Amino acid sequence: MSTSSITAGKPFHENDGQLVLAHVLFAFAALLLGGIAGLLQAMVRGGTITLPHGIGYYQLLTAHGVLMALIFTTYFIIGFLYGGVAKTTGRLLPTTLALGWTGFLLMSMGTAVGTVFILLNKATVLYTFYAPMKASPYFYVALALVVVGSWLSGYGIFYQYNYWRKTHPGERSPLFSFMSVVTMLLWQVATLGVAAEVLIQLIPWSFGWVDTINVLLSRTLFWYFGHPLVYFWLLPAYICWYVVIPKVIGGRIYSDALARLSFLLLFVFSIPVGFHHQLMEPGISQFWKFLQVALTLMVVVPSLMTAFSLFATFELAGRAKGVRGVFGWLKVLPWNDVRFFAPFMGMLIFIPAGAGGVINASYQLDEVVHNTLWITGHFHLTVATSVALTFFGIAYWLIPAVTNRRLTPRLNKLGLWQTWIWVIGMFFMSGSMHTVGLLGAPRRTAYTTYGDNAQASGWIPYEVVMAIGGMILFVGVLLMIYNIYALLQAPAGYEEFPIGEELDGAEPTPKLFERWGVWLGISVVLIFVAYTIPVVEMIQTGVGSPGYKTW
Ligand code: HAS
Ligand code: HEM
Ligand code: CU
Repeated sequence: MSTSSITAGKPFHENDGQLVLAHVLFAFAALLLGGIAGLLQAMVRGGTITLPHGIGYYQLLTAHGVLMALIFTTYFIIGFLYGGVAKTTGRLLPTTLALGWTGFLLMSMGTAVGTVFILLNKATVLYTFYAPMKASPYFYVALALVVVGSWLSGYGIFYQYNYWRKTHPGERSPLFSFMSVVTMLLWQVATLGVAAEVLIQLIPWSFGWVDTINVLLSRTLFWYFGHPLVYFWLLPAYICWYVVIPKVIGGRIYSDALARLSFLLLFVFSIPVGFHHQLMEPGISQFWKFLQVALTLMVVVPSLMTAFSLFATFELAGRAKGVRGVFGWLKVLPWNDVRFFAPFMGMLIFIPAGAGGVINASYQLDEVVHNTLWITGHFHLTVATSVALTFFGIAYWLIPAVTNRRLTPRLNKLGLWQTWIWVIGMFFMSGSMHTVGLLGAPRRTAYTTYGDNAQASGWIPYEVVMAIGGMILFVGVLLMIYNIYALLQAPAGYEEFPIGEELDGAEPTPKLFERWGVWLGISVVLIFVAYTIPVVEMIQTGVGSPGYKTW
């Protein structure tokens, strides 16, 4: 924001900036629509409103899940990654831009068609679209468009990265670009599962070309994708934590090698673990569930490495400023800078959020919490807080950076307010979801008193608190939308795209880290080990089901 920083970097080229901005604005439009659905849901469950005639609870829940978890996240991620790749490898090449825009158009067509079918109440199948609930075939076609579009966006990033490597032989690639490639590679491998489910199973079945569907197989293909999906959301937040935050706090990246290794481990271990979403399902033998739970616990390791690395970055930055004592470094962190504060609250909340994940992954504990509001509480901390707040924090500098404006002190302050509102709203909403989940309240259920059942009546007060949390969060959504609007009107100038530098004297990064064939190979082997036998069994013994319209 100072005048010296105006000359510190080059402004974004207009063409690159437009691609980033289009994705980011689309993401926030989805957040607004998804937020309206979220508010209504929370109020219905709290018994405070009934929906006007014609709108179903599950219809809203589908809109909320799809717009928040699939659309808001994917668009923001692609925009952010293209921004960082442009910043670290140079202007986007014409082919990169063409792939980026084609991806954007396909995804947007898919999103528009999908949303219309949800609004028409022809696709009330929730964001996991489990068979044998059967939506209009055009909903599945829309999903396929979104996936294919996102593949093209990924190819754009690979293309730009390859070009950079060819023109910089022997050099280590910029950390941001490396991490973007890992994120998009994870996405390519993960989406193969959902693409197979949609193209081979759901589309032929919903058009009526085949009568039945193998339900267990379809759920397995979904979760083959669905778990790495959550890491696809998380990795860009980690990029911010590893690469952006050190610069914002005036420190250094603790270790480039450690950061790359943690991303590679996340890539390798996050796919062969989908069964931890199916622990309570019949038809998968205990050995395969056990194996995938063991791999799930492996994927916790790179997150713990990330936590270690962040603490090291914070402490070393503090020491460099001369502070002493075990916790002295906390005092010199830039608490009043929203570029730091919003992602930091995301990190802090990721500690209980991740602990909740480890609980879910433990078979005996999952028996208690599966399909309860505890799970909903878990992912409103992980994706809707750790990830979402980090994305909000990024937007405050990314939007001005790509539009050649600056983040003003007033907007910075509004951003701090927005962060507090989100944290407080989520404390109430997710806190009561966790608690009432332990008391047995199911997720994905509209308001009901179960015929004034005694146990169920005990859930109502928590659901009221959930609704209050939801209202606070909705204020947070509105303020965020206002902030985005105001960022677009901010005064012209230069805003930095913060990219941290590595600590001097760190260990060199092994060349092996950029031998993609090796990592892809390990990943494929693990996937085959974890999935081949159970999937063959499912195909051989699976029973077909006709489709149902349950709404
Ligand atoms: Fe999860 C269900 C297990 C992480 C999202 N998860 C879900 C669903 C979603 C989701 C959306 O095993 C529901 C899907 C549905 O609709 O059914 N999850 C885990 C595990 C982890 C985990 C083991 N989940 C995530 C992340 C998500 C996410 C990340 C989104 C972004 N999850 C499960 C399981 C289920 C599940 C089961 C199925 C349950 C069921 O029954 O249905 C781990 O990856 C978590 C590891 C994280 C940590 C924390 C590390 C801490 C860090 C922060 C450091 C902080 C600093 C600041 C430095 C171990 C990195 C500190 C500063 C100070 C001053 C203190
Ligand atoms: C589900 C509220 C923001 C992702 C829900 C539920 C409520 C809710 C009440 C339904 C619980 C149930 O019946 O099972 C809200 C409110 C928000 C908000 C009030 C803020 C205004 C977010 C964000 C994300 C998100 C930012 C992700 C980025 C989800 C998902 C589901 C869900 C994936 C599950 C849908 C399903 O079970 O099919 N939310 N939420 N939410 N929310 Fe949110
Ligand atoms: Cu998972």
